[in-house]
Amino acid sequence: MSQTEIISFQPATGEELWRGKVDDVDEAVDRARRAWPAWAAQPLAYRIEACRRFANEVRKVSDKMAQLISKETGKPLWEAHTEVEAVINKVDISVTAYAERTGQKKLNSALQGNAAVRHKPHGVMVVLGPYNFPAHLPNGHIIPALIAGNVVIFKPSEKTPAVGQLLMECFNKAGISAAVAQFFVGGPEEGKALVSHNGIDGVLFTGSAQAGIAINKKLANNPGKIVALEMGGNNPIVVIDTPKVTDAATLIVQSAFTSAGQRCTAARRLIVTESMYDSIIDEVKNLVSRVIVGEPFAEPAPFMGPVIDNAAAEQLVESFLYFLSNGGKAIRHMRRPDDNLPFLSPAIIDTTDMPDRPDVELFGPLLQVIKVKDFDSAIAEANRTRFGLSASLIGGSPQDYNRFWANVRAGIVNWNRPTNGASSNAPFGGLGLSGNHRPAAYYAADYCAYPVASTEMDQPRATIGVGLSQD
Ligand code: UN1
Repeated sequence: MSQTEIISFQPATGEELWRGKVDDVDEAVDRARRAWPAWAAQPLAYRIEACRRFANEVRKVSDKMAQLISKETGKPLWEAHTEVEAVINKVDISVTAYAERTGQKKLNSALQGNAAVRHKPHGVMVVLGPYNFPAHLPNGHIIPALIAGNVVIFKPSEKTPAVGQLLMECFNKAGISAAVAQFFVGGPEEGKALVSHNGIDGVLFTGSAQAGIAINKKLANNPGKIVALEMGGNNPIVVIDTPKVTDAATLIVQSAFTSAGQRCTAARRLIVTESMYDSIIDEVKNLVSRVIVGEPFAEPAPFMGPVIDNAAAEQLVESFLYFLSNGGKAIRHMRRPDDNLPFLSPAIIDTTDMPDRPDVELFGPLLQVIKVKDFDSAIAEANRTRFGLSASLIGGSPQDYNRFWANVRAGIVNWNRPTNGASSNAPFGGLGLSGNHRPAAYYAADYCAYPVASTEMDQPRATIGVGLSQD
């Protein structure tokens, strides 16, 4: 049975935050289709200006948006503010990306006439957003799609409709109509119906591998439709020789526990060589014991808030217990101080001796540690996953990093930097279960418009040189 209403709750308190009626899929698509031709016909400069006005509208409500993000996701206010900044910055980045990726190009060609490549928008794009960055990540699809001349139906995660609504209001206040930038309220049923609807031209998705695969299957018979998938990771952070143990531990804690581990780019597996194991683990334990977990608005500010809801918290505790009873050794237990709320302490478990580590994305503050002999086994261990979003190497030499870079399968490969916090100016996306191509950040421009080859001459002019009889 599908729901008729979507209700969101504040993870930190359990209180209801938002409630709204589920929208009609046919109506939404019809409205978008009717709005598309006029939007696509506007000059690029007009659409860019409109998106710049959107950035201004977000600036005007930045405090309100940050507070709403904190309420609805539980993330600390300081982190919500960085999300709002990213929403604003996305506009300039996407304008540049669009120009660089799709600017009208003349080609050198052996064909007669002028050969050119020009880009056209696809039409109606469905954007399905995640709850961890309820404004920034969908916005990273919406802005490039609008600039390219598509219209957008945005269905936020059913856990974060309030932020989604405020984001779309900013577009509408900027003069982009609610048919061009459409806020859509719905649950999984509506999501499926939107994706399968004949009237849509593409799906820009950020979320779990499971949901991304389901979307891909739904569109399997429509290879012409755009499917851009940004899914999860089982990301490795590898530590080899380094004298900078405190910095290394800091990078590990940032990678694993920022956003309570609810980032697609979060480090899930700390892979550390024997010689570094004791000093690194001591320092990580030391740092983690100082991590403040708390309500998003608390003073002093917490490092991390709760996870998104009780179901997620239960699942994470269960995963921790599964590791424990299958050969894992607790380095730091996962604690849940209040069974009615989804606050979890950051947990670390050594799974070196587990024969079958589940290769799944555990979306929360749970870090596995795997001890390895040397750098070669570290690389092999890092690649022991079907995912491939992000990977970091800590320590070693430039030669070591070159080897890591060349051999690790991931869309983002870093050296002495965290696995998360990728720049919106860079390509963003993964391999395998992490997604297809580079669907987000800079290269999103590629998905939002298609190149058309065009050979042009101002008058029809042609001769047939061979094979004609004399008349
Ligand atoms: C992350 O690295 O934790 O703009 C998410 C983007 C990316 C998202 C990064 N910077 O799409």
